Amino acid sequence: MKTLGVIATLCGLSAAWMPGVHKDIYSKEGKNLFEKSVSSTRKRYLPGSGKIRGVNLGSLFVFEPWIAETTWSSMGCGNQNSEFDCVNSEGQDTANTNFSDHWGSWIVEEDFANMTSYGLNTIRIPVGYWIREDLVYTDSEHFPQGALSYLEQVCGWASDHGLYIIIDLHGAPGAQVSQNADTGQFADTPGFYVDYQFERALQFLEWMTTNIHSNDNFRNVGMLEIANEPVQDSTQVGDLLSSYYPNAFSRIRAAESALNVTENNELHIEMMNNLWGSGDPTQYLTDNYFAAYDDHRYIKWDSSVAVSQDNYISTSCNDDRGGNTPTIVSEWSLSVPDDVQWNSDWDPSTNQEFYKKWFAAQVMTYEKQDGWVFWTWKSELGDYRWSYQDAVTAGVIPTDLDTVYDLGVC
Ligand SMILES: *[C@@H]1O[C@H](CO)[C@@H](O)[C@H](O)[C@H]1NC(C)=O
Ligand SMILES: *[C@@H]1O[C@H](CO)[C@@H](O)[C@H](O)[C@H]1NC(C)=O
Ligand SMILES: CC(=O)N[C@H]1CO[C@H](CO)[C@@H](O)[C@@H]1O
Repeated sequence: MKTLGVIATLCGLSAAWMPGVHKDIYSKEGKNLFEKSVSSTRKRYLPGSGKIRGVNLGSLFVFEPWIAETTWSSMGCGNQNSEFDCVNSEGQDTANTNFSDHWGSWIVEEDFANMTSYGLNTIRIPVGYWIREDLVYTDSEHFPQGALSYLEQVCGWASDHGLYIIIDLHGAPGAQVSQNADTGQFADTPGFYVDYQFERALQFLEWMTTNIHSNDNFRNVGMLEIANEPVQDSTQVGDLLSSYYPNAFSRIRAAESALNVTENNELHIEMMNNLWGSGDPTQYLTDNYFAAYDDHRYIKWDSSVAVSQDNYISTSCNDDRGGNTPTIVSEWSLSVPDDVQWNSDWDPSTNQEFYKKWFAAQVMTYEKQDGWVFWTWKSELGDYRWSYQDAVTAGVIPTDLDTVYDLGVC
């Protein structure tokens, strides 16, 4: 097991900001990475466009077994559906050890060097509420313990490399959807939509906000997403919109106010946008200062899109992802429908030219909004359509992202 040298230093308030807004970022050696004289390859966040170009750290703190089955098995979780199930079956102490090994090895500092060398400027980190351990009902809930120091380490590295960070509450108390490991559990029903579960999530948000503003490792965190992918059923989400969202705003702002955070340094607060299908997130907001919105766009699961290469390109070129502003398309991939994905028309090993164009089409469209975050940085699927770094290696994603505008795709 790895020993962490991470010390949570209270170093005053760090600033929150959006890419494109000036902020000096210093390397470990104290160099201002955005000063041209120091580094000619580094620029301040894309001054021309100011767009987010990022990757998700999928399966780091909220493990989705399908992304990395080998690692999941090596953690002793092979037959289990979710983190909750694995911890329940292994027992707390064994699980803590095995999850720590994973947190310390799935993403290492070199990953961030590679991301910046690929022109990326942002990471989105899915986390579960259980990273604040005193919120867990230990008699009935089972989650691995000890992740916070690894989150600090990862954010510290990403900050050293000048990446903008979005922390995303991906696993909400009670589970915001049923039977999906991406909530950290495989719940029979979505149990999140009741007051006491909202209250636990609000306590998570207050705590995370306080950490972000008081711990130097979190200095590049500019955005906190308050609920990933709630149920897509407007009849079930009334209290989410009328209670949880406005309360999240007031509780996060109150936590910042208690730390004397100035207005321009407040976090951006992100919610799924209205295209997601959980209603209009702004409906009950009385204050949307520094609000941001998240769009997830997996065309493979959109049955209204006819499945052909030409249609995928033209759909992506003409895809209007607006709705709420600013919107960041924070989950998307190059994957195509399961029933055709290995056919000759779609096989990734022979259709690189198509995937290159489709990547370009999606990037150009999502950059009409405030940018994008690919799902995901790495996987064990051996399929670059779900792995940014594999797609770079395959020559499908260029290391100079601006070149997607030169391909004449749209
Ligand atoms: C970073 O990229 C280099 C060069 O492609 C590669 O050899 C290395 O394995 C990558 N590091 C990680 C952690 O993936
Ligand atoms: C915030 O400002 C007030 C008034 O200046 C001061 O009393 C308080 O100690 C400050 N709190 C923090 C956490 O800096
Ligand atoms: C599969 C696996 O790696 N299991 C390990 C989990 O952690 C315990 C120690 O707590 C090890 O003994 C197991 O080998």
